[in-house]
This record gives sequence, structure tokens and C-alpha cells, in this order.
Amino acid sequence: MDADFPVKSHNQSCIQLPNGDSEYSRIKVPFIIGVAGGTASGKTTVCNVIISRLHDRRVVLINQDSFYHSFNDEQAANPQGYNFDHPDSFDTELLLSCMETIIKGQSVNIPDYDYKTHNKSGPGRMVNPSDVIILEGILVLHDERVRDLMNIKIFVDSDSDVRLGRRIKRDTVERGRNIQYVLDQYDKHVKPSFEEFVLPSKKHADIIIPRGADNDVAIDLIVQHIRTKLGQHDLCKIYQNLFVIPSTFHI
Ligand code: UZR
Ligand code: MG
Repeated sequence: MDADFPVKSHNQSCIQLPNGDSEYSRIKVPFIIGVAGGTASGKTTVCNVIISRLHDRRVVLINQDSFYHSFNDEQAANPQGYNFDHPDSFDTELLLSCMETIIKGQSVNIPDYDYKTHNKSGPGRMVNPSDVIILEGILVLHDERVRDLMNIKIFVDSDSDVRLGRRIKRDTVERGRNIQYVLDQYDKHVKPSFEEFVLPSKKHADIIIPRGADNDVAIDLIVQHIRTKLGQHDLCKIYQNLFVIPSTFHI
């Protein structure tokens, strides 16, 4: 069943008609899932499990890390002084504009980021409009404008000692760092920013997953919920060339 002239997208937005524009083509509004949590909490694994269980849907994963600002010369001279866990280290304006483009049903280029050089690298990755977009990153629940795009907000909650252990393993194996560097960075930036910015964003979550990707029951319930919502969501269509404005309008 298709509504002929629906004016409501699922993520509490309504559509306004630009005056005089009559060439509208119908597109689906993607269903947007936000997945936040501390470093090495299992966010990426949770996302990958959700994606594999939504195998019959087109799902894309967008990582907040792709939107890290590149280093300037001063920052490059002292990488250890830089706080990657502070909200200002992300180009949130670019993230918002990419999300806006894909929500409108257009393909968008997502930058590549290199953790070894701390810079954008390569041509980026073209992401096509999909049924579901998962936006993952330590601080995706921090900014209200980003939160407002989401249909479901998830926080992955894992013990901090488990996270630190994983972080040491990952940074030494995958990111070419030594243990002393990882521990210093953790004490100086990662832990304080987790407490100041990441943990407080948990209150905005709809769902909190204890034990991260090990929590099969929670992930199963989430996938079932997404499937139910997607069934309803498919009824919500918008017209291209219309713009989306935040609203408290409900179906
Ligand atoms: P996840 N990060 C780096 O280590 N190097 C970079 O160039 C950019 C980011 C780290 C960042 C944060 N912190 O804790 C982590 N530091 O990547 C987020 N220091 O990624 O959520 O996958 O752990
Ligand atoms: Mg990750």
C-alpha cells in the first residue's frame, strides 16, 4: 500500500514542497541506525552482525572516523598532543551534509581516513542510497543534529578493561603503534574524553547493549525490531527535490 502524497519521513521529519517544482520522482527514505560506544567496545562487530542478519536488505555502514579532520603541520609535528576523542576532532558539518545527501536519495562520496598518517587518504568511497544506513562511531550520539537523523540510537556498553585490552591489541597490530604510546594516549585523551563526552551520550540511546557483540540476545531483538520498523518504513516515501525539515509531526 502506497500513500499517494506522503509528507512524513520516518525520522520525525516532514517534507516541504518548494514552490512551483513539479518534477518529483519518488524515493525511499533510508532507515538510519546510530551505533555509539567507547573505543574498542565492539561497535564495528555489532554493526557487522546486524548487517549480516539484514542480508535481504541493502545496508551501508558509514563510520564517523571517516570524518576526522586531517592534521595541519603543527598537529603533525606532535601527534601525541592531539585528542582524537574530542568532538572537535571530527568534521561534523561534512558528516551532516553527506547524510543529508544520502537521505535525499543521492549517492555520496565518503572520505577515506588513514589512522597511520592521521590524514584523509585516497579518493573516498561512493555510497549509494540504501534501505538502511548504519552510522557508527564513538561520538555519533553526541551532536543533537546527528542524533535527530536517527531512527534508532544504540550504545554499545563494554567493560573498560576489556576495551583497553582490545585497544592495545588493535593499535599495536593494525595501526603500527607501541604499547607505551597506546597507554599514554589512553591516559591522556581516550579515558578523559570517554568520561566527558562518550559516556554522557549514552543517555540519548534507545537501546544499550551490555557486553557488546557477545550479546546475541540483544542483537537479535534489535534486528527483529529493525525488520518490523522497516516493514512500516517502506510505506514512507518522499519526493526528490523536496527538502526535509525537523518537526515534531507524527504519523
Ligand atoms: P574506535 N584514532 C586513532 O588512534 N588515530 C587516528 O588517527 C584517529 C583516531 C582513535 C581515536 C579513538 N583515538 O579512540 C578511536 N585516539 O580511534 C575510535 N587516541 O575508533 O571506535 O574504532 O575505537
Ligand atoms: Mg571500530
